[in-house]
Amino acid sequence: MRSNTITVEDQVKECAYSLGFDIVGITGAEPFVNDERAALKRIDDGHMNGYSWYTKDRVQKMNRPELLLEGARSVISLATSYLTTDPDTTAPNSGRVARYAWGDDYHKVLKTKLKEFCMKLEIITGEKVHSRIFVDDGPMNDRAAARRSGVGWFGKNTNILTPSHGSWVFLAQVITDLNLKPDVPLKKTCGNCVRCIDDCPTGAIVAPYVIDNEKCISYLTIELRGAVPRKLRPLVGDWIFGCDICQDVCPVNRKASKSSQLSFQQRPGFSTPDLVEILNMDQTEFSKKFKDSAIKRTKLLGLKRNACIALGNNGDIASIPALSNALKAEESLIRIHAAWALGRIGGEKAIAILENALASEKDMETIDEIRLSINESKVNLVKEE
Ligand code: B12
Repeated sequence: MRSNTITVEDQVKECAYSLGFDIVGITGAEPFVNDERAALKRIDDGHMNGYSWYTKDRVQKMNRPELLLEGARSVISLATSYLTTDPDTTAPNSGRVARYAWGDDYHKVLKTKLKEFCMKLEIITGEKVHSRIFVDDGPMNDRAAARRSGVGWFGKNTNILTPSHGSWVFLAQVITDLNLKPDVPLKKTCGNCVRCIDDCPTGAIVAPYVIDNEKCISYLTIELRGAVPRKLRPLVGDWIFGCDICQDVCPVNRKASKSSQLSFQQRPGFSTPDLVEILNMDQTEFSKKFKDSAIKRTKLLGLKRNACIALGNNGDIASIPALSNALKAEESLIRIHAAWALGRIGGEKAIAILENALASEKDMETIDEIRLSINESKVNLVKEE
C-alpha cells in the first residue's frame, strides 16, 4: 500500500520549486570519489592549465562536502533554467555572447534565492539547520553533486544534461547537516552521439568528458587575461563572451523547456552586441552597461580584445576605421588584436593603416604583430590578384 504521508524531502523540494528552482535532487555528503580522481588526472594531463586557482588542494575540497561544512549530512542540488527566447535580428558588425550571460548575473540572483531557501528549511523541520550555499564560484563540484542527486547526467561536453531543461541550467548546491533520504542517479547517457566533439571549432573536447581548458572558447574569451594565441583567433569566430556551440548542437537541448525566470530574460542587445560600440566604450560606460551582468568578468580590456578578434573574423571593411582607432589604444593588448584584425580583413586600405602604425609603434610585441599581419595581408593580396 502506498503511503500518503508528505515526507520532509517532499517539503524541501516543494519549497525549492516555489522559489523558482526547476529541478531538485538530494544526495549524501560522502566524497565524490570518481570525480576527484578524474579532476586530479585532468590537472596532471595539463587540461586545466591556465587556471592557477585550480589546485589539487582545491579539487579535494570541491569533492568532499564534509570538508566544506562541519557535520554535513546531505547535499541539496538545484538547477535553474536560463533558456530564453533567441534574438530576432543580428546587426552586421555584432558579436555573440553565450546565453548564460544574456540576463542578470546568476550568482547574485541564485544566492538570494538560496538564502531564503535555507531559512525555510528551518521552518520545514522546526529545528536549527546548518547549511552552506554554493553557486559556481565556491570550492564545490557543482556537476558531481548534480549527477549523483539525479538532477542530470554528464554529457560528453562535460555539461550536466537534464531530461526536462537540457544543459541550459545553472547549478547550485546547499550542503546541510539535515539527514535527508538521497535520490538515485539517472541511468541516462549520450549513447553514440558525438556532435559536441565534432562541432567544437577549436577541438577543445579532446575526448568524451574531457575539455582542454586552454582550447575552450569560453576560457579564451572570459578567463584568459593576456593575448589569445594567434592560431586560435580565427577559430573563435564572433564569440566575444563564452561559447555555446557544444550546447547548441546537442540533440537533448532541442526539447528543452524554457526558463520562467524574469531575471534571466535577455537584456536588450546583450546576445549580439555591436562590436564597434564596444571598441569605443570607456570604463564608465562599461560599468554602467554591465552592472549586475556576468559579462563584467572579462573587464573592459578583455571585451575589447575579444571585439577585435570578432571584427577580424567578421571581415567587414566597414569596421576598418574603428580598428584603426583601436591601433592607437593605450593598452598594447588592444593594439595587438586590432592589428591582427586589420591583417585578417586585409586589402590595401588595411595594409596602409598597419604600415602607418608601424612607423610610430614602440612596443616590440605589437611591432611583431603588425609586421606579421602586414606580411599575411600582402600574401593574400597577391593570391587574390
Ligand atoms: C572551471 C569551470 C569552467 C572552465 C573549465 C570547463 C570544464 N570542463 O571544467 C571553463 C571556463 C572552460 C568553463 C566553461 C563553461 N562553463 Co563552467 N565552470 C567551471 C567550474 C567553476 C568548475 C568546473 C570544474 O571543476 N572543472 C574541472 C573538470 C575536471 O571537471 P568536469 O569538466 O566537470 O569533468 C567532470 C566529468 O567529466 C566527470 N567525468 C570524468 N570522466 C568521466 C567519464 C564518464 C564516463 C562520465 C560519465 C563522467 C566523467 O568527472 C569530472 C569531475 O567531476 C564550474 C562551477 C563549479 N564550482 O563546479 C562551472 C560550470 C561547470 N560551468 C558552467 C557553464 C554554464 C559553463 C559554460 C556552458 C559557459 C559558456 N557558455 O561559455 C562553458 C561550458 C564549457 C564546457 N563544455 O565545459 C556550469 C555548467 C552547468 C551544466 N549544465 O553543467 C557550472 C556548473 C557553473 C554553474 N554553477 O552553473 N567552465
